[in-house]
Amino acid sequence: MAEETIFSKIIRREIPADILFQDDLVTAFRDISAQAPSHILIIPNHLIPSVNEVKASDEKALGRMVTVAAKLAAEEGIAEDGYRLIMNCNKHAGQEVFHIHMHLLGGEPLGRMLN
Ligand code: IU
Repeated sequence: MAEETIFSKIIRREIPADILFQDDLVTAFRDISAQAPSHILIIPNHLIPSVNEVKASDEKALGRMVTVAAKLAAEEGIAEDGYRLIMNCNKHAGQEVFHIHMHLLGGEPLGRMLN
């Protein structure tokens, strides 16, 4: 069994977070250390430590994460100018919290990481 992280407590609303969206599959909240004017984390409600542990049975929640990212980007007013979705996996990517999360970043031009 994987160890729960602070994100499970956020999902259960046991600790405060600026939750923007929650349904039966996913939760979205503002990153506590925003790296852009809009910086939102979208996570599955069940614990998947990293992309390495994703199973076919997780596909519904993972798909919902993208749908919710698009909805929140529209609500944030950043859809037209554009935004970035990032999932860090393990140490070379700098993953810090081992509960899968998609970063939604936007609201200003973002530096290019890939060319
Ligand atoms: P990473 O992909 O694992 O590196 O990103 C973890 C993110 O979780 C990072 O941007 C943190 O600022 C963010 N975060 C948070 O929003 N609230 C928390 O309580 C904790 C981390 I711990």
